[in-house]
Amino acid sequence: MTYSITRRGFLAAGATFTALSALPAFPLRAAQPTLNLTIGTRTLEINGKAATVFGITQPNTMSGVMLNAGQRFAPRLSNSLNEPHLIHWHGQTPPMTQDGVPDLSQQPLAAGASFQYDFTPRPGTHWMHSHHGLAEQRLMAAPLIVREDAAADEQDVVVLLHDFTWRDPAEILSELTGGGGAHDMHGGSAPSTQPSLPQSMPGSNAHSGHDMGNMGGDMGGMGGGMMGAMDMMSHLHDVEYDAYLANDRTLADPEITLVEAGGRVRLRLINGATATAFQIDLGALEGRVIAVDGNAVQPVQGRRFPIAMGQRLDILLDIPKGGGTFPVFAVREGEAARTGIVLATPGAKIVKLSEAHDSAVAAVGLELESQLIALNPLKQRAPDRRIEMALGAASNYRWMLDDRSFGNHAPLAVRSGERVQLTFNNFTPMMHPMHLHGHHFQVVALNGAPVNGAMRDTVIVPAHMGSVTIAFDADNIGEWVLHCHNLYHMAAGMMTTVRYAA
Ligand SMILES: [Cu+2]
Repeated sequence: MTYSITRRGFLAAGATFTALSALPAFPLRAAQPTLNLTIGTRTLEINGKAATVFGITQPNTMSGVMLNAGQRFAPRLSNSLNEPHLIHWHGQTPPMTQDGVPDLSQQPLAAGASFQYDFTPRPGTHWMHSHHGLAEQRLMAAPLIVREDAAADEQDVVVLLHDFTWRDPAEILSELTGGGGAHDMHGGSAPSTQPSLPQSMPGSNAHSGHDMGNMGGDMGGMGGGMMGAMDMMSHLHDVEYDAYLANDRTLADPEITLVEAGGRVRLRLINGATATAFQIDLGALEGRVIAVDGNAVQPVQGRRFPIAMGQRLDILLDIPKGGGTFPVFAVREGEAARTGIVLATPGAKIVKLSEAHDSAVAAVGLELESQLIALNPLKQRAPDRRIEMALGAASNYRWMLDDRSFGNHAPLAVRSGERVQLTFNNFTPMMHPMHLHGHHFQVVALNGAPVNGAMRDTVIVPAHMGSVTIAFDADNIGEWVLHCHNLYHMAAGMMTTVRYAA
């Protein structure tokens, strides 16, 4: 019996111990089992109260999917809600018709309807979430893991992070926009991705009393992304939360994952939060980041790593031979509020952990990005097209790409086969994690300085004139959304599309 078989036997035992982090991989066999995924509701207990949230689950209640490289991703997705819905496969690069953006890739699935997807998945730590209204805030998100090497002698521990509120997300957005926009988003029944959003949102500005109707007028001066009259001071957060979750649990009752003393863990961290970036804190352990957004990088050693909304981090951890308990914390940027999980060797004593970190952590920035070097970069090639894009904001919580909010954008026109270089220039006082569908890009410059950076699908663009340049190959024909992965920024306009035909 080899060591890796022993490890797998160990994992099988661990699977009964913890729900999500010891997901048993599908057995390798010629015929792949049918994969059924259901969009539905679940009940969690959060801070002692029952919370009804959304979920994407298999019949055995497993949240999301874990495959091995080489397997197809062929879920039958069924909608058990009593309203239309659809799921996007974040990090995957399927044909556009399977990308899961309502009304752009396909019509939402009607209540009770199902749809058969089938494509070759991209290996790595990815995830699935709603692109429909504000449902992501109600936890319509799950892991989508494609293990790079099923024979690797390491234990996969998947951690999906989230921010949780008891409030109706439509009400939150309505408050942020000063009354405008709520009707568009209410109950998630109208997709925020609808290409026909009104050019000026209805409602009045609760802060200044100005009528939103004249927004078009003062947008003219916003071309450079200036803040205008927006009463938004420099700050990290728009939304206050009631809890932060790691695999649906708070630190008051964390997931405890059984690990092997002397064993190796591959942490697969997914930031599924809607408006919270975290600093990952490995506590006593030092780890090695080996992949970001599912793409291998030259290992970066450390104890604390930033992860913005939409991003993933794969971190290798060597569990000390002496065993013990090893919490992995995710601390809300700029604050001390935290969530996390606990890795524990058999028999280790579990102690209660505070939901507050020792001290507030720093805001996330490019501190990790600047150290990352892609193991499989884009082929060297001069860009065929260079695009400069301003990330901007205007009054009444209106977020923009260049001088437009989603709904009155023309798609970014590129040509099939081009190498496209795109620079995000952030003229706002908030960080924006920018995400492009259907492609992975390479980070090629940070604040104007060239780097041979990571391959990614979501990149932090720091506040206050931060600038990040990415390059991608236009090799997946279609129309793909490009947006900020702060759900409220996206819902308030920070989205456009990239379009090209054959
Ligand atoms: Cu944003």
